[in-house]
Amino acid sequence: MKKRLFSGMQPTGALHLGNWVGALQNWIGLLDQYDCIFCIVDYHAITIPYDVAGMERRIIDAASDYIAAGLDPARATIFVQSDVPQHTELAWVFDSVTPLGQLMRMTQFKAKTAQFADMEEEDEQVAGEEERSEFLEKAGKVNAGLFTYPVLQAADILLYKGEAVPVGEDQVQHVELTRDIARRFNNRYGEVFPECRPLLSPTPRLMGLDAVNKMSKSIGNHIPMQTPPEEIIRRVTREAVSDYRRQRRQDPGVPEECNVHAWHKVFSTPAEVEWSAQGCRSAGIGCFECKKKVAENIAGQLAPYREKRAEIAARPDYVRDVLAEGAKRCREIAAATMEEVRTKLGLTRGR
Ligand code: AQP
Repeated sequence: MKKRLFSGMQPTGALHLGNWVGALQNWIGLLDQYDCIFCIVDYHAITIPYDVAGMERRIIDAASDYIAAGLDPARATIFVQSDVPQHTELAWVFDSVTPLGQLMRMTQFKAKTAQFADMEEEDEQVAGEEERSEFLEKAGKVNAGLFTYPVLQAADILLYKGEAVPVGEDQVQHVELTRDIARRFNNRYGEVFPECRPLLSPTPRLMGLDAVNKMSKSIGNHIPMQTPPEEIIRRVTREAVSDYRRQRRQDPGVPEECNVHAWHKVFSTPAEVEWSAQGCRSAGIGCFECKKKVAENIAGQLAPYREKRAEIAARPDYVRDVLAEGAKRCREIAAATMEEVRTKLGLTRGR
């Protein structure tokens, strides 16, 4: 029996290079080793302001991206979170074994609070509490879903008794919380859930075009996988921030501190990585040249994805059928887990 693997992404916008090298490529490499379940976590995506009318399209786009990148539906289950009601049901159970203090320490909550508090200000006024820290004031303005997000994520994983969770570095803390929740539940009510562990990809954190934040849809420092080759080259050469020391072509730089060089390590051959390092240190090449090379490599490596994506776009029912099939399997697994959970909780009344 293969161990089970679970992971997911939010349909918050077109998947980007960070999602690709930080998660998707890792998922694809693990397809034969595990019983793989991949989710499009739409309930997570409603915790931040979003365009309601475009949600359906973004879900289908995310599933299409999964498949086009190489997630073969014959070797993995792919489904949408809201098609399986037990996710939110188990999240409620987990809410009751999760200390508030632990949720307050989640770094993603802190970051998203800083990012979205002002946008939700009109919904929730926490005025006149000057003695509170800036963070607590901001936390009071965001919705509770953003706060309990990691509990729903724990439910996503543990509903399927997932043991392996391939994610980018930003999600490791949430997987560790999932392990704590499983332990706490098992200790209090009896053994149901396995201990899961994060599986990091070789590039667990790809920085964005701005070189200061991880590449992220909501920050806008990202390159969507769907970007046409010429546009990738245009954006990288114009927008990617390189070593600040290289103000002029003849200024030498420090490749180890340059994000463009870091991208070469991900997308280029060893010889090209060396070319970029040497050329930067000696001012033998300019930043434009260095960026253009890495952009061409990115565009080239995305060619099979682009081809498959176009094929899938021509078959709109195909993706919907894959998701329906995936949801059917997941509902069965989820119902069995919830039955076990309700029994442990004493909520079955002798059924
Ligand atoms: N820059 C990144 N480098 C490495 N891995 C990354 N991941 C995301 N960005 C990077 C990994 O992709 C998976 C799915 O992420 P998600 O879409 O569910 O949420 P996210 O991590 O919040 O991604 P974004 O782009 O930053 O979305 P927004 O801005 O909408 O929140 C995860 O495994 C993540 O680690």
